[in-house]
Amino acid sequence: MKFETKAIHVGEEPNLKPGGSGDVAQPIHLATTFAREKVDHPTGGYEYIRSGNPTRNALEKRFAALESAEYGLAFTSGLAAETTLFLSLLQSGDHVVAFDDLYGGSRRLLDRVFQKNFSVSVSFVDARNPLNVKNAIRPETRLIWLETPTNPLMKLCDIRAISDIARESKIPVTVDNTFMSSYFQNPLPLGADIVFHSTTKYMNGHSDSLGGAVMLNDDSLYQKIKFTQNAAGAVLSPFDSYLVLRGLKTLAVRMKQHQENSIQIAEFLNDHPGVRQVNYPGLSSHPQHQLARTQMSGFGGMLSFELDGDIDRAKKFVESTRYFALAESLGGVESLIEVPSLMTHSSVSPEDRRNIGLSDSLIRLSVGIENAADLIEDLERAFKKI
Ligand code: P1T
Repeated sequence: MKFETKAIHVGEEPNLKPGGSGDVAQPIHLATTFAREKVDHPTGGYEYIRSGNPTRNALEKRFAALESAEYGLAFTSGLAAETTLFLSLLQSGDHVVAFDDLYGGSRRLLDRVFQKNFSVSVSFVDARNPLNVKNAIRPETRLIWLETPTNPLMKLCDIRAISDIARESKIPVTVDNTFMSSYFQNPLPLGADIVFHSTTKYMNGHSDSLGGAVMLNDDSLYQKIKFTQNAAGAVLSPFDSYLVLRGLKTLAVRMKQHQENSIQIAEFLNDHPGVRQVNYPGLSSHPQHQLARTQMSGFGGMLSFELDGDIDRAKKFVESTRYFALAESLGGVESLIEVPSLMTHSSVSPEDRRNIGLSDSLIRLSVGIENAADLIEDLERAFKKI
């Protein structure tokens, strides 16, 4: 099966066996517990909702298929998935190498929870250069955490080069694939060990479900993470599992439209005299455009840009759009606009923001799948207002 077919059929094959109802959409199984005939043997394969649920398991099967992975796991949020991964792979005294430009909440979790409370040390490095990752590795390094492209500066790292480096030291590499979704980038065939998504974003795609996904091939790593997921309890609800199963069916068509609109908007902004810089990997002026072309099969729907002006001008701009809603989050069908320094990345210290080049006035767009001309007109209106 090709991607689009897997996104519709894997995990939702109609049950045409005697007694099966033939549903073409996965039912929402709400039961929290499952009856059995004998003590020693769960009759239908299920025991208790936290350790397994048919709707969630259908979604996990699809997650695995979309990243060409053996295993998939569905979590109650992206950060819950990250927490479960860290609890599974790290002990106090261990060390993590992480990209220095990450979603603010991922950085906060590593820095202010695991580093502060659990004596895990973290080196945040500019992973655009794989040598910076190599040089940061210590004997006690147990995880490499990457995001590519990064939130919000759209920096890339070379998944294959970093995975090759990590393999020499047997350190698992995790790639946060939220921005590209499984449609535009698959880190496992490039050598990464674990893929992670906030499914709150493109994978669900409709801004109505909070969730996280983990996909991987290694059986013993999977057993460890699954054990911790059940032990700690961060499983996705049946209703959210259903929503993500439904959202994934249109992932391919959505991503193509997100990208088509984003290219037009990136070019519009790039040509605009009121804009100093546009960060979009699909622009040939992006410093890592070539890497984007080889590592990804598209450029996605996220971009950020610098207005010619200060923070007050940026605030006025984001308060002036009509179709771009002023809101955190991303990856839904509707367009969103925000100022990372004041919103999604306000938990990153001003000094850390300065170090990675995240200015106070940077504006981030999540380009939706509305009509591109309407979106450009909306931005033009905001330029006029400022
Ligand atoms: O929000 P949650 O589902 O827990 O996922 C966290 C997360 C992880 N990784 C990336 C790349 C993300 O963008 C996010 C969440 N990001 C936002 C809410 C945001 O507006 O950037």
